[in-house]
Amino acid sequence: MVKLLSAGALIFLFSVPVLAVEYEDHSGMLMDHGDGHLMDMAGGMVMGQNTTTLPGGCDSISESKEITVHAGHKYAEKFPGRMFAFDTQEFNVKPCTKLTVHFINDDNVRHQWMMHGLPKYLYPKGMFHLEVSGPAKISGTLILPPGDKTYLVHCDIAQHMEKGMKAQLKVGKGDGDLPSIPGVTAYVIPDDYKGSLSTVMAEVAAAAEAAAIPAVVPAKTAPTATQPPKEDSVISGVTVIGLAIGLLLAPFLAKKFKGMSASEVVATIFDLLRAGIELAVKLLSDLVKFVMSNKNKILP
Ligand SMILES: [Cu+2]
Repeated sequence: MVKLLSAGALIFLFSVPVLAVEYEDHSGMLMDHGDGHLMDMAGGMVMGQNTTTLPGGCDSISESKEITVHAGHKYAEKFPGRMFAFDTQEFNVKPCTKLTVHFINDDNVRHQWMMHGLPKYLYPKGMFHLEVSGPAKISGTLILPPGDKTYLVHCDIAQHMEKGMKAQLKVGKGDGDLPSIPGVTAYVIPDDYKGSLSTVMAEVAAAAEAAAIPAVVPAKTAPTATQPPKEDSVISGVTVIGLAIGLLLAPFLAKKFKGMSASEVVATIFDLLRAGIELAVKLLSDLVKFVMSNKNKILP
């Protein structure tokens, strides 16, 4: 019995480290590849690191600030329809701040904290970028430019931003809000949660039924005619062509009619119609002449 208990205790002790999430800290493992690009063999990456060079317009570093940002599925739970998120959706810093970002990826997939729109003479492709496969921590530092501007921060792994991993960093007062930031701004493509699957299917069935009725009724009243639907499609085709021609001609006509009175516009339209008819008749007669002359050549 004692043996059994001690074996149980041993199993419990060994399982504790498995239960607790271990974050791999990449900060001491990174190799500096120059130009602010740091990488390690475990897949941690920092790009656009800048700890010393002041951006143009900054006389000095206004303040040194450190922020910790978490990324993971669990932070998206409060945002309906989202799958991934940062734990913070908006960051505010003063112009010319030296900002160190401690990025903690809580998921078992790869995430990024990628900032865009920075001056390209200082940050390659205008980007500052932290990336790591989780669970892990990684840190990087940059110096922000002067001026009020809102910068996009997102995870660029396919569909992670669309699924909610999007935030904004405002330097100074910023210059507005970016769209589709969970909890901050409206979604560009709003999800429609109206109606359950059964009601949607009932609507589809009703629409299909309604579409089927007109096709059946003419068949009953006039058994010979399968044409009505055909005629409909011809009319709509002609309508489409007419609309296309109208759209093409509209800018030309608008220019021509500029500054004319109503009677002048009508006169011009008739003039254009006459010219068009004349052109058509001329083309037709030319065609007839051409065919006739060919025939004449062949006949003798
Ligand atoms: Cu991600």
